[in-house]
Amino acid sequence: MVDKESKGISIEMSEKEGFENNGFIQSEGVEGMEAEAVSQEALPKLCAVGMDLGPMQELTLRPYAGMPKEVLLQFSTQARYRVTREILFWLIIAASLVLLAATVAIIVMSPKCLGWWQASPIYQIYPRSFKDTNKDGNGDLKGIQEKLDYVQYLNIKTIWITSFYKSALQDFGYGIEDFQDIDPMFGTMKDFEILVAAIHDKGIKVIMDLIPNHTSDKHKWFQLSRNRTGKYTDYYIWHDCVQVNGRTIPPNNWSWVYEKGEDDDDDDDDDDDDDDDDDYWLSYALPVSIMGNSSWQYDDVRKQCYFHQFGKEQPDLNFRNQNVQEEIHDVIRFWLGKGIDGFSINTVKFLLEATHLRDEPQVNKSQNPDSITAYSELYHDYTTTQVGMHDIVRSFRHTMDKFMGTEANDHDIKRTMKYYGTSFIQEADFPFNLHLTNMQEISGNAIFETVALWMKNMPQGKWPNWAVGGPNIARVSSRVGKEYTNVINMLLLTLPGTPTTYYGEEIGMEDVTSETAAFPEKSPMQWDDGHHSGFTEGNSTWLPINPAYPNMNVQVQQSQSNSTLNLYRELSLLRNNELPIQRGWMCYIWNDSDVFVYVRELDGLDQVFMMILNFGQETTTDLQALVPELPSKVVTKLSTNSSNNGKDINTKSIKTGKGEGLILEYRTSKPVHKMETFTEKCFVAEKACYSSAFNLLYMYC
Ligand SMILES: [Ca+2]
Ligand SMILES: [Ca+2]
Repeated sequence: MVDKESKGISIEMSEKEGFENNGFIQSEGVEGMEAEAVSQEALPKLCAVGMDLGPMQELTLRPYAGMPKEVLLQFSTQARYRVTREILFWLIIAASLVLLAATVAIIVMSPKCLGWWQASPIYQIYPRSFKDTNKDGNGDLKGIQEKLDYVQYLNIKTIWITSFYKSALQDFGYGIEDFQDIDPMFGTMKDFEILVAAIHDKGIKVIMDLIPNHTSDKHKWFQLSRNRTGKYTDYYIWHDCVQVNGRTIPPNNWSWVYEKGEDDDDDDDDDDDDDDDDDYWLSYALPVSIMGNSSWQYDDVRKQCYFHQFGKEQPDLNFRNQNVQEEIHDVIRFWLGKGIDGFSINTVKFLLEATHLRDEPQVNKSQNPDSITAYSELYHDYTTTQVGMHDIVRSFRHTMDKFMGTEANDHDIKRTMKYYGTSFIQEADFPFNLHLTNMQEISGNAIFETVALWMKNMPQGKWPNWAVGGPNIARVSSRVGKEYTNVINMLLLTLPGTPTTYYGEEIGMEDVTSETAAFPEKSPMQWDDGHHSGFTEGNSTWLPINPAYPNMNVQVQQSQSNSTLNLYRELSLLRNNELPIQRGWMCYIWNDSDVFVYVRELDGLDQVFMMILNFGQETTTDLQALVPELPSKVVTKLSTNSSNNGKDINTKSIKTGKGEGLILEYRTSKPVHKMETFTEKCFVAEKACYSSAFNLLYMYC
C-alpha cells in the first residue's frame, strides 16, 4: 500500500512541476546555466511531498531522459511535440526521395561504362608462331603464358588466340577434329586451363575462334555420318552424284573457296595421307563441271557426294539439322566453362546453303559454263548469307552471352553491317572490320574513304573496330611499305572503336619471302637477337625467321626511344588515358592524296586531339584555313618522330614527311563538332560529355 501510494504521489508531482531523476531536472522557462542554478535550488523543495511549491508553480514540466513511459505518452500527444515530430518525419522522407531521385538521375544520365572489349585494343596471337617452350619449333600455350607480361607492357587487356583446336592442320587449324580438345602441338587442356587462369590473374581477357561451318573429315561425326549412323546420318550435306562413264558429275556448279596461290604449301606435318596433294591442287584448274574445284566430293564409303565450302578435307556441317546447331551450342558452353571471355566466329556467311541446289549465276553470262574454274567467276547467291543464317548466329550469341565478333569480311558492306544486329536484337558486338587490310593503294584520300565507308554504314549506337593485319593478310610493312608502319599504328589507335593488332605489328615485323616460307605473315615472333630470335631454344622453327630479326626485335626496340614498339606503347597508353580518344567524337577535317586529318573531342572537355597522318609524300598543310579559331601554335603530343614530342607547331603551315604522323593537343571553348561547317563530318559512337567539376561523364548533353 505504501509503495502504491508513494508512486501515485510521484506521478502527481511530475505532472505538476519538476522531477528529480539521477540528478537531472527539466524545467521550462529557465534556460542553460540559469536552469542548472534553479535545479540546484529547487532540489530540496521538490523532495518534500505536500510542501508549498511557491515559485516552482511557474516551472513547466518537459520530457527528459528516464521519464516513465506513462508520463512521456502524455507529452507526445501535445501539439508542439507532435507537429515537430511530423515535420521531421516528412523532412527525412523528402530527403530520402531526393537522394533516390538524384541517384537514379545520375545512373540514367551517365553513359554506360565501356565494355572491356571496347576499352582495350585486342592483341591477336597466332599461337604456333608466338613462343615455343618445349623446343619443337612450334609455338605453344605455355609460350603465350610466358609472354603475358609483354602483353601488359603493350598496355593491352584483351588477347585473341587464333585456332588451337585439335586438327590435322589442313588449312592450319581450321579443319577441326575435335571441337572440345586442344591440338597436342599447343599443349594439353590442363595447360589451357592454367593459361586462362594466368591471363585472368593479370586482368586480361581472352577470346578464341569458333569455327562452326565445317569439321575435318577425320572428325568422328563425319565418320559416323558417312556410315549413316543414327542421328549423325544428316550431320553433313550429302547428295547423290551422277556417274557418267565412270566419272562423277557434281549436282551443280557450286565451287569451293580457293584463292589462287594462297595455299600451295607442302607442309611436312600435315600430308600424311594426302599423297595426291599435288594432283589435288592442280585439279583446281579443272572446270567445276568435272569436279575441278567443285564443292562436292564423292565419298566411297557412303557412295554419295558431300558438300564442302573449303577444302575437301573440311566437309560442311548441315546447319539445317537442329542437332548440329545444338552441338555447336554445346561447344560454346564447353569453352565458356573453361573461362573464355568471348568468341570470334569464323566464316559465318557460309553457314547455310540453299536447298534447291540451283547453279549459281555466272559473273560473265556469255562464258561457257564448262570453262568455269574459279570461285570468282560465280555469284555466290546460293552458298553465302542465306535466309536463316542470322537467326543461327543470334542463337549463338544468346548462348555465349559474352563478347562476340564475327568474321564475315563480305565485300558488300551493307551485308557486313547486318552482323551488328538491330536496336532490339543483339547479334555481334561487332563484325571484324578488315577493310583497312583490303586496300589496294594507300593515300590520305584512300584511308579517309575506307574509314568513312565503315562510319557511314554502321548502324547508330554501334561500336566500330579496325584491324590492319591478321593471319592470311600480308603484314603492313610488306603490304604498304615499312615507312608507313608507324603512321598506320597511329591511325589504328586513334580511330574511334576497338583496334586489333596482329602479333608483331607493334614492332613492324615484315613478311618472310624466302622460297620455303609458305605463310610469310606467320613467321615466328622476333623477341630478341639471340638464337632463333628468342622464339625457341630448339634446333629449328616451323617457319623461317625473318633474317632482319637481329635489328628488328622486341628487345632492341625496347631500348630505342624512337622505335615502332615504343610509339605503339605510347599510343595505347594515350588511348587508355584520354577520354576523347577512347570514346569521343571524331570529325574529319581534311584529306588529300597525302594526308588525312581528323580530331577527337568529348563534350564538356575543352581538350582537342588533332591527328595529321601522312600516307603519301611530304606536304605542307594549312590547318588555320580549315579550322576557324584554331590556335596559331599548338603542342605536339606525340609524333612518329619522338624527338618532336612536346614541341610547339605553327598550325598555319604543318609540314609532314612520307609516313609521318602527328597528334596535336590544344584547348578551346569551340570544339570542331559544335561548328556548323563540320556538322556532317562528325561522328560519335557512345555519346558522352564530361563534367570536370564532378568528374562525371554524361550521356545527354
Ligand atoms: Ca612447342
Ligand atoms: Ca555451310
